[in-house]
Amino acid sequence: MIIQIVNPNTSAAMTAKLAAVARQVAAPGTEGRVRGSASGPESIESAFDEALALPGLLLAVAQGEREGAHGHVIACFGDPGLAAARELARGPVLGIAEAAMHAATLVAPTFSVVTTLERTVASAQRLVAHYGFERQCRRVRATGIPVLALEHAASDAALYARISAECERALAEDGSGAIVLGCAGMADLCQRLSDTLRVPVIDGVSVAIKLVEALVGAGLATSKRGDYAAPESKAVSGAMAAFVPPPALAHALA
Ligand code: 5HY
Repeated sequence: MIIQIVNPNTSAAMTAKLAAVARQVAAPGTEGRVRGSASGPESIESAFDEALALPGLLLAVAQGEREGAHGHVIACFGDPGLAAARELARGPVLGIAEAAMHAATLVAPTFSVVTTLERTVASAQRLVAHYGFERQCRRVRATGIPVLALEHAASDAALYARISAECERALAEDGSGAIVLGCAGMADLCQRLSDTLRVPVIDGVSVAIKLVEALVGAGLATSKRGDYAAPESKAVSGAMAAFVPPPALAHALA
């Protein structure tokens, strides 16, 4: 089984971190193919960043489809372009926020999200509402750490301590039973945090890979009826002309 894990930002360090996670969690027989976006911002921390990241993300999904991916993971906590990616894909496509929140509610009655900058809190809260987890999600908390600074969080004691302390506060003040890590760049902290906090700490990258494996293994693909049907073929001009699905792909998705 081929699972494509797309990093929708253009940070090579983040893409390398995702490749390490994929190697660690993929089952024998699963090839986790990590693809960094070829265009867009180096980190996604605003609606503007997200808009600029979408073309590169969708090109990566289309390329993965051409290469025979059985499913995809969008490895950014904003779940950018998730519905559009599902329109382009045959197999399942999971965003890491969606996967992590679902997983949290399977192992704990309540959870808190611990994320990066304060300005990303509102978008994570919108996702909580969108996925229907307002009752289970007690709070979305920011650490004030930018996405790219997380490159060194595992080896930087001060950075790690800030994240760990915010998780401790979440457990003490929110009464949550689990922690959802709010950034793909926190994936390498997950084991250490769960060992010390002694509650489920959920990294959406790992969980999304395992869920795609499970869905593909159960013979499930993205429905092509309704919202996730392949996009209509139509004239697209200017810089966006490259994003019209090639006829072969559109035909395969129909
Ligand atoms: C992420 N941004 O997982 C999100 C995290 C965030 O570039 N990768 C990014 O702060 O919303």
